[in-house]
Amino acid sequence: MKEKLKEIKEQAEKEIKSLEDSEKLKEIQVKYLGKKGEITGVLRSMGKLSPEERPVIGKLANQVKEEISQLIEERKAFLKEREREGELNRERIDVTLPGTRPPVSRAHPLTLVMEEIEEIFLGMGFTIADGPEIETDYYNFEALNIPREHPARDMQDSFYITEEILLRTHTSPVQIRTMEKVAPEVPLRIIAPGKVFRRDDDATHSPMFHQVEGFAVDQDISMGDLKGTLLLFARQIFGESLEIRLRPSFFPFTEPSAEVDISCVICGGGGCRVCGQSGWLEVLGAGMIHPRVLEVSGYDPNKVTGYAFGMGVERIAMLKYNIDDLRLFFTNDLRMLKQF
Ligand code: 2NL
Repeated sequence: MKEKLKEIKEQAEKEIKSLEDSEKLKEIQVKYLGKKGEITGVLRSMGKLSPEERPVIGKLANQVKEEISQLIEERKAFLKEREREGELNRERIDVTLPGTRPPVSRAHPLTLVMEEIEEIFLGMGFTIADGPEIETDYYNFEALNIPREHPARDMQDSFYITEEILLRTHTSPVQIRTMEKVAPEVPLRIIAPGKVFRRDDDATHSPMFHQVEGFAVDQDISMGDLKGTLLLFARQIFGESLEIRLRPSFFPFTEPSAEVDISCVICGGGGCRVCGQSGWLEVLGAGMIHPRVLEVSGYDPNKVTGYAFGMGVERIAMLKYNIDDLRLFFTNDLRMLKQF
């Protein structure tokens, strides 16, 4: 039996010392020290021994058990230490390596143009206002004197949520809301920049686009004030030497109404492909606020007058940066966006 115990010990020692996986240690523990293990086997068979031998073998068996148990603990500590070392090595950071530069964000060209337009009008004493993108039929159409049969009110041309609620098709409702809030206070000079929505989607139309509308209400506001303001604006955004011209037009919410052209930013007025040889580019719609629009907003059209204008930000940006395809603004191609 002494021999057997010695054998067990040597065998265990060999096995433990060559073990590389700390998970397997548990199996070894069971194999030698467990209830059905090798040492237990020896202790069980001690009945066969003489009374003199029994305590000697018993003591020896417990000693071997103790020794194996210690070997296991040592190996466990050794393997754990080695694993930790490996981890530290793997996670070592070379602080001398160059870092990865995070991409720096920048403003979208439409945001840049919108902010530039805002700055110009702030400089002329205007205030910026905003309002909901989801509007009622009243603020989007009715208050603006847009008749029931007007094509913009058709299901085919606007995004309706219910019969009474839709995505705004222009930022004019912001102006109506502002007038309602402050009437009959004058003077009033407001611009309303923002997103607008129309059921259009082709090479030159996007279902969502941006608009800046502006208006002024005061005693004796004239078409001359409108023209002077728009000339100052056009020269600041496109260049000091350009001219503007007003052509008669029609909008339900202004009377009289005008289309506003600037002299061509490409050819300077001589005629080129961009301006269709005319020397002029259409960039704005404008006019004197219709008396009915003033009236429903709380102003007395016999005491005050006002002008209003509206422009598409995409159009301004395309002319300013010589961009020939509207869709470039919305496809998020970094090759394009990185140029601003
Ligand atoms: C265009 C034309 C325009 C207005 C917008 C306006 C607003 C109120 C009252 C009267 Cl509250 N008018 N806005 C007036 C004339 C033209 O926009 O072609 N926009 C892209």
